[in-house]
Amino acid sequence: MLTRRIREDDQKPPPDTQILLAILFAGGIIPGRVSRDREIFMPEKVIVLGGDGFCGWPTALHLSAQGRDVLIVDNLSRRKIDVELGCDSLTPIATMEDRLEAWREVSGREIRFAKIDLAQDPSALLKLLKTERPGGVVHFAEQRAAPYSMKSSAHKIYTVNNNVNATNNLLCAIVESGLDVHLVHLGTMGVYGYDSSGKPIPEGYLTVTANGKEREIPYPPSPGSIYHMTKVLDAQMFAFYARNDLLRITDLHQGIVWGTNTKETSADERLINRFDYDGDYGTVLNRFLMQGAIGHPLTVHGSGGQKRAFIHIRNTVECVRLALENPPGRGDRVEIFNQVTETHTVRDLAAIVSKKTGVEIRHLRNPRIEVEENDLAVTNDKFMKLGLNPVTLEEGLLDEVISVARKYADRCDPSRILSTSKWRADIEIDERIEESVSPL
Ligand code: NAD
Ligand code: USQ
Repeated sequence: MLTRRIREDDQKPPPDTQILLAILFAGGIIPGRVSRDREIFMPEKVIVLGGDGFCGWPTALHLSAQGRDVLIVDNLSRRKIDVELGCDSLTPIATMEDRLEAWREVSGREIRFAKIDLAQDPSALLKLLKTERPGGVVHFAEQRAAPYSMKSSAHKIYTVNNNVNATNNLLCAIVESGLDVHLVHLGTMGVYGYDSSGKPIPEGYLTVTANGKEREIPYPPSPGSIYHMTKVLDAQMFAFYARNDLLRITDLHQGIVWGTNTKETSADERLINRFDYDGDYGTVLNRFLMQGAIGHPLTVHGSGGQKRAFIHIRNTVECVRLALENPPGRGDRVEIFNQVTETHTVRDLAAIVSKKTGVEIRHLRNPRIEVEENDLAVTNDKFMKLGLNPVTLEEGLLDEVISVARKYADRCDPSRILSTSKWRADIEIDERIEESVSPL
């Protein structure tokens, strides 16, 4: 249920809002308070699926700090993948039990945890929904690394089975529970592909004229990896369940997340967020900052003209909260936000980090199949209108990541830095980097 509506002042709702409240109440939404400027719906209880991960953990803390009753669901598969890859988070992440105990001590608030595999145990998920009756569910629980998804047939199969089943099981469970729950899913900019051909990529839907009639269609998908493909499949499922079962669904097309800590994760060493630097899970800007910190040449794939959209982890948690506060109506099409704040080429990022750290830039043969020079402009009007305060690539924040990386440099295994996962068997991995590693 969407159980609570809050407002930023204590005034009574104006008469027209009272009529709206009556309509919403009749539709099953229990009204609370309403903002003078805009309505804010905030569920009392939120389940964060994938709440042990890089984006999920700080989001769970942020929502808890905002007064929500948060329950994390995770199967801890990401920690198992660390073992499989022989590589750990650069930051020493605590066990889930220690994380939750630390949060209790620091904030006085309780976050609960249920270990459930969404892809394999739909009945446990349904039981949880029926017992907990959340107003919001945030879905981070997928295998999210493109290189990992391309490593072998087994990794492709795992990624598709895990991600598609997790999402479909969740949607089925919501329908069967009969709850009016708002599902917020973390999707990716990669569903669009990365070429905007001069025109900003709109938020999910494209206006076209066909047979003389203007209509909006889903933006044509163009995934560049098996992982990104699963997000396109998710989008098809969301469209179906929103239409057929009148589910309220928001899909956040997020860019590459950088940074590591948020206000909440900085409060205690045991709350520290994970920091992936390896060739499978490390994403480009965090990798470059970490490489700069330890004196490793910056690993630019090909020319580095790949332009991508970025967002800082602090904005990720803010965007998820804003999305939860602004659900679509029952029967509405899937709400899509572009969750990005800026775009940069890989080459430009490497130049910034090289200038800051004095580390050389190395152009490696690209292990991926991707366009190496693209134009990318993205619309993010919806979050801006909701009051997003963009955190951009400012010095202080780049320095913060570098200092986190320096602090834990002894935990880095330089042999895990190179990206050895290739998009096709005939691609040769460029190993030159191995010869020149000289940590500071
Ligand atoms: P992550 O791998 O750190 O976290 C994902 C979490 O989900 C892990 O804790 C994992 O154990 C859990 N999980 C995976 N499959 C599960 C299952 N079947 N059942 C239960 N739990 C499961 O990833 P992240 O970086 O936090 O990304 C979270 C989401 O955000 C992903 O869906 C990803 O596609 C999306 N996203 C991430 C980025 C980024 O740069 N990190 C950018 C855009 C979108
Ligand atoms: N790249 C380098 N050198 C490196 C690592 C990456 O040049 O050492 C290049 C890649 O070839 C690619 C670009 O940087 O052109 C981005 O790669 P990435 O690994 O940072 O990001 P990507 O694989 O696209 O995936 C990440 C997250 C994924 C999310 C996606 C958002 O892992 O979960 O969906 O970013 S987006 O890129 O906007 O689709």
